[in-house]
Parts: sequence; C-alpha cells; structure tokens
Amino acid sequence: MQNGTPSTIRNVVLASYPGAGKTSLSEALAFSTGIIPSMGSVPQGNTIADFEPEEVHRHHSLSSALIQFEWQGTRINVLDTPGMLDYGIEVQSSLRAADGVILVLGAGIGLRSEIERVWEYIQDNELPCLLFINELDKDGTDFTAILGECEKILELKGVPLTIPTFQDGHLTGVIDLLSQQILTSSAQSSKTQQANIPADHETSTEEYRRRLTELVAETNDQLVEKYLTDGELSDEDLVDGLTMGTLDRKIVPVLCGSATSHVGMASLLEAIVRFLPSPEDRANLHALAGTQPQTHEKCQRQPDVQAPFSGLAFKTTIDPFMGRLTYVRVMSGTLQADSAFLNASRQTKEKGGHLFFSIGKKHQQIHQACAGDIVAIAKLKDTQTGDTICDDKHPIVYPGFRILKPVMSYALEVKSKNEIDKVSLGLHKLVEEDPSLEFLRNDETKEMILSGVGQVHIEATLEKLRRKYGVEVNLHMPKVPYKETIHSMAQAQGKYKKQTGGHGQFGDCWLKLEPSPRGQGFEFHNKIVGGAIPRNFIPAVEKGVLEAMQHGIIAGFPVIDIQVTVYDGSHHPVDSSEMAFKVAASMGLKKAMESAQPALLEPVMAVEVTVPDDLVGTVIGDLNSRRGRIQGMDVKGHNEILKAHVPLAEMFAYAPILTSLTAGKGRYRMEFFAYEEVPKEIVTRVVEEHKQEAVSATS
Ligand SMILES: Nc1nc2c(ncn2[C@@H]2O[C@H](COP(=O)(O)OP(=O)(O)OP(=O)(O)O)[C@@H](O)[C@H]2O)c(=O)[nH]1
Ligand SMILES: [Mg+2]
Repeated sequence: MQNGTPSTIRNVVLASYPGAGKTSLSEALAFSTGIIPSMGSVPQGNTIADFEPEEVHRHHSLSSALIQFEWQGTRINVLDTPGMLDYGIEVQSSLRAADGVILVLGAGIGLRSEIERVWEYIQDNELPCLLFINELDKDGTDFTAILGECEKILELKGVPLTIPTFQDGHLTGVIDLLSQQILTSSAQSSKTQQANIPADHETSTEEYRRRLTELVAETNDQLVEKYLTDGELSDEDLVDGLTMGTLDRKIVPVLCGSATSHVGMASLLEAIVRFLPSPEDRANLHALAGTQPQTHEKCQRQPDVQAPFSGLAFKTTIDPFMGRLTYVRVMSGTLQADSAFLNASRQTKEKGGHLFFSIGKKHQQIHQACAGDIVAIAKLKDTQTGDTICDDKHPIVYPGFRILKPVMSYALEVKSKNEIDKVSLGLHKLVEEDPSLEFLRNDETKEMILSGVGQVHIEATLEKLRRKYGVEVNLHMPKVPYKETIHSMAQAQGKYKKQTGGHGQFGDCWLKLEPSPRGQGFEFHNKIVGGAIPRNFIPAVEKGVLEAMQHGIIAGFPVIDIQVTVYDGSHHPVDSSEMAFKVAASMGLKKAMESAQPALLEPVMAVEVTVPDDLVGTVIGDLNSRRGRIQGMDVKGHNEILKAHVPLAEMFAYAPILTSLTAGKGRYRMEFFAYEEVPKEIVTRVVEEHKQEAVSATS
C-alpha cells in the first residue's frame, strides 16, 4: 500500500446502532477493493473487523477496528465501531480520528434508539455524513420508509444518490442517479457490472433524479437560481452542490444496498471519495486547533506534510504478538518510523518503534505516515489514548475526548490469593486499552473494584482477562464504605493498668469527644497541664485514638468528623510506656463514643439522569423509591436532565434498571456528594449484614 497525500486520503467512521450491518459493510468494502479474496460474515465469526474472540461469540463489535485500503488512487481508512452504547468511547475516539462518517441503517431490523446517541456524537464533532441503507435484500424492507423515519428522528435532510433494483423479488443492484447507470453485483465477485438503465426503470429514475436536483438546488442560493432559470442542474453543479452541502452538513447523501449481498458498494466508494472531505478539505473548514502546553495559548496546525509533526493517539491495543500498538491520526507533518518525539500531553519524551498500516488484526510495516493519515506505532511507553504526540520543538496539545464515566462497579473475588497480582496487572493493561474502564483497590474496604459502563462491558472485560492473562475472578456487589460519627459531646477515662510482678504497664487519660461539621475530618488537641501525662506520651495517645477510630462502635466502620481533646490523666514513673498510653487512649475513645450519640453515615451521590421528557415521571418515581431527593431539572432538546441526591447503597445496580425503564434511552452519571446519616430503620439491617460478613470472614 502506498502512502497518500493529505488530499488523497479519506478517514471514515462506520457508526450506528447494534446490528445495522457496519462490520458487514466494512467487509463488503474491503472485498470490493480487492484486499480480501472473499467475504467473511459476522455469524461465521470470520470478518476482518470483529477478530477478538469476545466479539466473535457475541456477534457484536466491542471495539473499533481499522481497515485501510486503496481505491482508485485514494487511501480510505475505515473505522468500524461498535453500536452498543457501552462502547461509546470507541465511537467518540474514532470520530476524532476521522473527517467523515457513514451512518448505517439496517432496513431489516429497523431503527433502534441508540442511533440518537450516535448522532449526538457525530454532531458534537461536526462531521459530514453519508447514510447507507443496508439489508435491502431482506423481505419486506422499505427504503423510503426507513429513510423518512431516520430523517424525522435525527432532523436531517437525506438526498438519495442510489435506489435499489430487484429481479424476481431479489435485490440485484442499484440505480446510480448521478451516473444514470444500473450497477449490478453479487457476493460471489468483487466486480460490479455497469449498464444503461433499462426502459422499464426510466420513468422512476427520472422522478428520483428530479427530486435529487431539487434537494441539491435548495442547499445554496446560486443553485436555486440556476434551477429556476434552466429547470435543471448540470452534472457538475450537482456534484459541486452535493460536495458543499455535505461538507457544510446541510444535507446527507443517501446510498443503499446490502453488505452481505455485496450490492451498492461501487457507488458508496465513489460517494466516499467525492463527497466526504479529505483531511485538507476539512481543515479548511475546521482548523486543527490546539493549545501550546507551556503558555496555554491557542495554536493551529495545517495538514501539510512539510509542517512540524503532530498527531492524536486515539486507540491503544496490547497484543500478545505485536505488543503495545498506539493508533495515531497524524494531524500535521510526516512521521518517520523509529523516530523520537514529544508526548505534549504528559511532557515526556517518546521513542516510537515501527509503523504499520492495519487491516483488522493484520499489520503491514511502513516507513512513514503523512499528515491526514492513520497509523499504528509500536512500543510507545507513556502515550495513552487521548494524548497528543508531536515534534518537540513545536509542541501542541489537541483536545482529548469525553470519556464515558463508568457507572457500574463490582468487587472482584480472586480464586486464590496468589493471583491478586496477576489480576491487578491484567486489569491495568485492559484499562489502558479501554479508558472507560476503571480499576482500583479500595483502601478502606480492601476490595478490588472494577467499574465499567454497562453489564456487557464488565463481562467482556473479564472474559478478556481470562483469555489474555489466564486469571479468573468472581463478581460481587461492592461494599458501601459506611462511616461512623457522633452527635454530642462526651468525656471518658481510658485507663490501662497491668501489674504482674516485675515491670508493669500503666497509662491513664481523660478524653473529650466533640462532633465536627461534616467533611471537617479529625482534629486532636492536647490540653494537659502540669505534666499529668508526660509530653513524650501524647503522640501515643493520639495514635491510640486514631487506631480506635478505624473501627467504630456501631458496626465497626471508620469514625470521621470528630475532635478529640486529651485534658487530664496520670502516669507511673516506671510502668508508663507508649504502648500503655496507646491502649488507654483506645479504651477511652470507645467508652466516650458510647455516650456521644454515635451515628452511622453513608455516602450520598450526586446523580444526573438524562431521559426523554415523556419518561421523566417514571424515572423520578424510581429515584424516590431509592431514597433519592430530586434537586432540579434542566431541559436539553427532547431530553430532561434530572438532578438528584441518592445514597450509593441504592445505586449499585442502577444501569440495567434505567435501561429497562427507558428502553435504553436514559443515561446517567454520578459522583460523590456527601456523607449523610443512615435512616434509623436501615441502620439495624446494615449492622446485621456487617456482623454476618464478619462471622463468615473468620469462619
Ligand atoms: N440479510 C442481510 N443481513 C445482513 C446485512 N448486513 C448485515 N447483516 C447481518 O446482520 C447481523 C448484524 O450485522 P453486523 O455487521 O454485525 O452489524 P453491526 O452494525 O456491525 O453490529 P454491532 O457490531 O453490534 O454494532 C449479522 O448477522 C449480519 O450477517 C445485509 O445487508 N443483509
Ligand atoms: Mg460490528
């Protein structure tokens, strides 16, 4: 494969809802251009894009796949993305590497709600788009109906460039309204036959072409004028109008066919090259803007091979054979293999290894990659997905992308203790590949917590962990990190005295406990006068207090937000020791807590739920049943953003519940808000559960 130039490259994302046919379409495009001898299929698990075993057995893509090929002198870099919302990060990161999108509709399975979210991502990135109406080989499919539905939901203006043709009820090809030819093809051959439009199709073709002309004319004043004067537009005007209208995102050219029957590919390839912008075209519209990392001033780059090198890392894989591969969209300049550069996001020097073009999991080594191209770089050490790498004399940082916050957490139970390190290492690597995963060890509950965007996301991650790193874990709901505190002031004596002949132990202190405002933490005061407790033992008193605070008296949870003052005590000239004062202080704290109105606290989360307005009532009802308190509501398009405070204990399994309450249309994010007191009726249950856990941990 040859290197392109910024004007002869197209970077295209295939996006849509699950099952629309994106992966099959990437296979059909690859077949058409001759890079594979025959088409694989998703049910058979042999497509070039879905090569990970977790994708193969689910029959769904779980990560973006890069397929690079050449077609009639243009390099086309296709990124096939997953439709499942759990993997939204793969779509978002791919869109940042692209200049255009093919939105795929499955006419057989119909539209699915996920398309709205995908469309939102495309709009956020202001990317020009083509529509491909797929599955027209299936019985009962209706090209016009699904296009109309899509136009209504996404508020877009589709302009059909091809229409399907059938023989004996079977899809055999498409009529290309621009070339006014009939293009027939089949899954058996990569070739497409071209012929004049048969007489019986002439009238309908004329009607479609007139409609096409009208839609294109409406995109710009000059064209409207020409159309009104001449009653038609020349081929050149049509192509110009389509090109400009697509780039300005006023219209969406619509192509159609069937991926698995290999119908409609020639027109689609032609439309990619003609109507989706090259990196150069797009940069003319949207400058490649970033910031200078030291001065934070805004700066720009051109997709020019002579400019200083810069690139955005949009994907990382850790392959058992290839090792670590970082996929980079080269924004400016030229990147050479085995060269050194700056990671401007982390201010570290990087040394790149070999460079590769990719066809799914197959890689072809290359020597350099130019502005606008996409390339995989081996062996980068520090660069993570979202980072900018560049020429160290011309630093620039491009904006990263919004990473979907994990909303679902599980505690991991390892099969044997000596596998903890393996699990931890494996998961850290998987997190590098997938930034919407989170893995951490909770110091308080000692649990390993894996958080993801949804159920499939977590399950597929654990399958990968088993396959790639040979370790298995069980999932549990994570524990709520409860805390304890006090409501009133109390005083108590802690006295530890042991005199068993010889050297004894003696420590004696009086402690005053007072509640502190929530979030204030712990304060310790020494008010000893006259040496009742010698100064060198005071730190031991504080240590004893802190140790006792690790396990409160209600259910053994850590104590927070208290002030402790040591104000009196006594000592023994021989038997007093640090150890004795530590024990005495621990005893004193526990005793004082008993009369200080102890209370159990739980973390409360600030939750934001986005739902279509007709479902707000259902979601509020559910949040109320979770002890949630609604804080307010904002309107965003057809959606409402509900803000609520809800105890964490009620939110662990919320993701699948929200999905089922809203048919997949709702989404939420949450973050810690505050610790608040657990209602009395729930305290008994928590204490009981904690006791049982303690018993099972010791048995
Ligand atoms: N009959 C028919 N089936 C198709 C066509 N395109 C795709 N399929 C089938 O539809 C199913 C889903 O196709 P995929 O290509 O995996 O869909 P996808 O959009 O990649 O789905 P996700 O990866 O889950 O987002 C598979 O069983 C395909 O074989 C088509 O044009 N005609
Ligand atoms: Mg797929």
